[in-house]
Amino acid sequence: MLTLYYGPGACSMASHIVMEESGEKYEPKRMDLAKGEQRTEAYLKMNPQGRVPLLQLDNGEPLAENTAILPYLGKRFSLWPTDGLAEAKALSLIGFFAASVHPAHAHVGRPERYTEDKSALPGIKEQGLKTFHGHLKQIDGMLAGREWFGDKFSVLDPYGFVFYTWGVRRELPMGELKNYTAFKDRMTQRPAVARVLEDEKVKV
Ligand SMILES: N[C@@H](CCC(=O)N[C@@H](CS)C(=O)NCC(=O)O)C(=O)O
Repeated sequence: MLTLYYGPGACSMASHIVMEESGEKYEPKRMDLAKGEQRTEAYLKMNPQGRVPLLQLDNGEPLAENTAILPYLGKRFSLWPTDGLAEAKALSLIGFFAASVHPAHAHVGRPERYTEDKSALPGIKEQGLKTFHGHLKQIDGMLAGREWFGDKFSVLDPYGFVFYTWGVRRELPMGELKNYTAFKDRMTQRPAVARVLEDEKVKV
């Protein structure tokens, strides 16, 4: 059986939604990130980066990083494109999410990662928020005329949804992003998504 380590409201919400969508029995392990549970010796043995999500596979092996976990789950649960080009496009989008959108937001939530100079922290946060907002506008453009990020619902959608919830958390004017907001509404109508929002106590 798979075990998913996740933190409420964190990027691990994407894998959490995928697990709920799958209908497969799994063990959810909630981590209190504020209390530093991701930095205990036992957890660091499984994921030396001290981050969620972490997926423990059926044989007990740990798998870290959204860029690996989501395609793995997508293939396992038929939530991943089968055509070669569509797969490349899915990997391209996952790369953009993981390497650009998520780090932009980290400048807002964890500015101390980027400087030891305390006086620089407000500037890092401010610029991070601008960059993050710019990425959300790009995502809004990608969703124009589309129901989902790919040709049908896939693991890309829960991942894209996470950043919408972060935009709400940062009080960005998310309602102005019409395509992204319509997508968010489609997502929240899904029972699996509603269960995860309730479990993680995330308002969107
Ligand atoms: N590159 C990793 C990043 C994971 C990540 O940054 N997770 C955050 C939550 S969104 C975390 O665990 N933060 C805890 C910490 O930094 O101590 C991935 O995409 O899986």
